[in-house]
Amino acid sequence: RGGLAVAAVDLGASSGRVMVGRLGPGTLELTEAHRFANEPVRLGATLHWDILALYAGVLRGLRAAGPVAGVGIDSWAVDYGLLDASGALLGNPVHYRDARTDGLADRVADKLGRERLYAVTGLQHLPFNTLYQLAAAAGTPQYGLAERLLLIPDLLAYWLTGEVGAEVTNASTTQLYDLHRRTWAAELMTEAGLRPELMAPLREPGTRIGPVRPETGLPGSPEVVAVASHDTASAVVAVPASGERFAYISCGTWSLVGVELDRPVLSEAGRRANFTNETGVDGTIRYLRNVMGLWLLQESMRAWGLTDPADLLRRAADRPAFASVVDVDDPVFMPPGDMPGRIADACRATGQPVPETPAATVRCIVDSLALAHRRAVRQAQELSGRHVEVVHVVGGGARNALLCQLTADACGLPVVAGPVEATALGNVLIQARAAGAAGPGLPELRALVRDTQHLIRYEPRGDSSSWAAAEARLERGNGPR
Ligand code: LFR
Repeated sequence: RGGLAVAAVDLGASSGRVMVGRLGPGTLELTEAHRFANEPVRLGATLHWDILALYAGVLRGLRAAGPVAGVGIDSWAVDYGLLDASGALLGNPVHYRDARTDGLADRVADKLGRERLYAVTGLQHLPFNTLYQLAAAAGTPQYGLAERLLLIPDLLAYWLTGEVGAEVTNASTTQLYDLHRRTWAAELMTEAGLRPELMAPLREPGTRIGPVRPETGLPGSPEVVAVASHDTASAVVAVPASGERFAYISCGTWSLVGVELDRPVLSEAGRRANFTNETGVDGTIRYLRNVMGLWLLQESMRAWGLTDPADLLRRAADRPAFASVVDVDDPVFMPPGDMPGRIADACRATGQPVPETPAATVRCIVDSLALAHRRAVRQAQELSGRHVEVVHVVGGGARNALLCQLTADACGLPVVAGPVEATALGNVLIQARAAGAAGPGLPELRALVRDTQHLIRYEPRGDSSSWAAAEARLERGNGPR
């Protein structure tokens, strides 16, 4: 086949995949070369990523992908590996859901000053931000020996090419990045007792990193290209929107709900609502909020020993709406563990019926998520002044018809669902643009997605007053936020 073929390595919290993207004139096709589980490992008290298993999955996938011109890597944000002076990895990267930052994150934020942190980095306060993870690591022997910090996609790119660097969309999630100067926030790091020299030189999406080294055992030597290496940033590239009056929900383990802006919004109201200003491609700002997302469903499924939610979702669709709703953003839902039990506790504590069956629990999760989507879409508009006419749901959640329909109902706006593999597509598109085969701007990249990918439109049903009532009930139950 003619045209361009590139490999997109996309690592999510529950699985990794290597996809092959093929572009011709007006065509864009994505096929899966390899998919592998991402299973965190608890060792002693600490929850780790199994980074070598992920690396092995990447190599297997790249072998299965066949000849490609380029390789791009994206993953979840904030987590990192530390390297010693010889370039060896110092210990397994710690999972962002690990408890090491519990309590510490608040103390560090208070010490540095929350307003000031927000003014410099524009970032929402999440306990697992790299800043707090590093503060937790700072006293350890490993940290003492560390000479370099690499975020997960940059670490894998280093292993493939031998080149170090820090891609900016992901760097912007660390709370160590100065979004005005577009550099590492060195003073902030020093003040936090951290060493700014750890951080690697920044690089932009679309820049070449280097050819895959022969030592990897991979055939050919495709060029590794920096993409928008934060998975959410890649997903936003592939939102099939036209114009600017849209909100997006990148819906997977997390729901990242927001709008795309030309400049950051650093208002006190936005800070209090925990909205973040993450860097996107081409100078854009991803003004969004982390909503707990399908994690609640995934972790419930794990507790029930089930893998495919399709049947439960069908039964959940037949159950009455709003029997019980919970605040999905409650930090009690963050760590791994008995999710159905925590949901039952939350219902009990707010005087609502406790879901008695898995289908009832799933209905509670989906209603609650749609409600959280409604709130975040409304807040994104109020806080940014951007008026929204459509909500794009991309990622695995676009497959969840019940969630998409309820999100449309809750927001009182049409939902356009798809593409499911938005992250891998965004990864492919940035590589294609670097090779001169797509673009030049985000509008052209998005038009290509719109014209080539499967999308489903959900119209809002009824008026959204029942959602307003459910929302009010939730806010009463939990007291003022
Ligand atoms: C989504 C995501 C979110 C980030 C969270 C933790 O996969 O990258 O954007 O807040 O994971 O890294």
